[in-house]
Amino acid sequence: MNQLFPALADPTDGPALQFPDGALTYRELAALASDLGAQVAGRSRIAVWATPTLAAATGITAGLLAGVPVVPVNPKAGERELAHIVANSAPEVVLTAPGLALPAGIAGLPRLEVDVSARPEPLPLPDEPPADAPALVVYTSGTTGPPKGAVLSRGAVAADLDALAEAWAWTGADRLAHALPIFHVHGLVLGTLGPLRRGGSLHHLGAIDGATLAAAVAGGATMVFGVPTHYHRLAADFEADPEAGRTVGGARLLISGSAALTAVDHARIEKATGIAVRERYGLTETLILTAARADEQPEVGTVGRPLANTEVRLAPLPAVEGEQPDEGLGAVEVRGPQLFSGYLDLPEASAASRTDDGWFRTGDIGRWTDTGLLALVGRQATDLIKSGGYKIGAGEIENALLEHPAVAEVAVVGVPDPDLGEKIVAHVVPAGEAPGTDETLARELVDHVAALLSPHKRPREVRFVESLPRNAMGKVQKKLL
Ligand code: MCA
Ligand code: AMP
Repeated sequence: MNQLFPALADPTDGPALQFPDGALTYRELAALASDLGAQVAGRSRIAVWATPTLAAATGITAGLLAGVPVVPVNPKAGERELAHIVANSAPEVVLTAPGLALPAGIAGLPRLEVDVSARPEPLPLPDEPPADAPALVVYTSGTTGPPKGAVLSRGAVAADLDALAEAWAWTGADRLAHALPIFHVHGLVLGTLGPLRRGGSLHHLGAIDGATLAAAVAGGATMVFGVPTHYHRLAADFEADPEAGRTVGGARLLISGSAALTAVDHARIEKATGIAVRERYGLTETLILTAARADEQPEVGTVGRPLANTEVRLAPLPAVEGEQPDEGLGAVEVRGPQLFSGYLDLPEASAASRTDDGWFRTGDIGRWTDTGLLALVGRQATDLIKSGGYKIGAGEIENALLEHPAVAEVAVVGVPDPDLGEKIVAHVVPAGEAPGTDETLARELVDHVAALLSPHKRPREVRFVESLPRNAMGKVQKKLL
């Protein structure tokens, strides 16, 4: 019996996955994934070019069925980021949808194309690897340096999905709709492996808007996942088309995560759909830790209760000279079976991520409400930006910009933005006479970051300045920007 995906060990003709490029039943997915799995079995690690396609989702499922750790790769990863991921995770093969031209950074790997129209004979599944065997390596940004590969075990994935199932009464009868990327925990672990573990179905929309989501709910979707940017945009769509909002109100649960949903957008979505959005909280390294339960009315401004078997504590915050400690606030530290095994090949960073007594330091600052819910009030590191639900390190962008000959000095900050939560703003001191106009140079710098790192890491605004504010020690004072 496959313990991670029981529904694939004993498949039915029920729907499993639907993406813009097609759909598969459990029987079809089990046959395809077992056949592909046999072709990758025994490899140390495989990469999947994680476009939002049935082919990519099938490739990921195949690796997991075969017990081979999967590295989902952002198909828009820029040159530098892609080279880092490939070198660090050393996959033996890359699985892709057919006919794609892969960039040089990964094109050198042996390639296996996933043809979802094939109907191979199902093969017997191999024995289930132990719970601590790695399932996924998911790359996530820190304050500085290149992204780190968080190693997530099969047991962590299973434990987290089961705890979420309990909190949300999530069953095989649920059909999930979303448009999240499948190279991060939100869209991959929760959004793709979640339905498969329950024996329910996923309807991946490719991109989200009010009318598309309304059609998905009319077509049977019972749950919706999204980042706050999705809900912000949906709120506007529903205000323009109230019928779409009412139709989406036929869903059972609307769930938001990866960043805070504003009280304003909570209210707009509830007004349009009649449903109060539930938030859940976690990190790539910890998977989901707390959630607003399905059987409780959610409290705006909170991320719900710790999931089953999950411990959350608030540790004293380091004292800041001249500031009174804020009563009740603390650094969020966690323990639970869903935590990652460590960062790939980074023993020091892995050790530093935990306290001496083994709790993971999330870097988030929180407080408990009187009703036992967790409220997040900020982050300890100012150099981490959350934009559109993506975590982005300011240092990574600064280093990329400093490589451009027209940049002498730079400071990157996250600026509050109603659509993206925070938008990346780069303050640039040009090197000598800036060539061309500010506007052309700004565009060039934006493209430079998109091509080197990732499009979602590009500054949304470049401000040219004569100098950066510095303290007596010469350190840039980002608070003054
Ligand atoms: C734009 N594009 C470019 C450039 N500018 N491409 C190359 N060079 C450029 N200079 C492309 C983009 O890649 C994108 O393509 C399209 O043009 C639109 O760009 P953009 O404006 O950036 O997109 P957006 O509409 O602003 O994106 C909003 C979004 C996105 C869809 C909400 O931010 C998103 O998908 N966020 C989800 C993040 C997420 O899943 N985070 C989970 C991690 P294309 O549209 O084809 O991409 S957190 C996590 O996992 C934890 C556990 C948790 O709590 O969930
Ligand atoms: P990532 O490392 O990309 O997985 O992002 C993890 C971070 O996302 C957490 O440390 C939080 O700061 C943030 N986050 C996730 N969910 C929420 C939420 N519901 N509300 C506020 N912040 C969140």
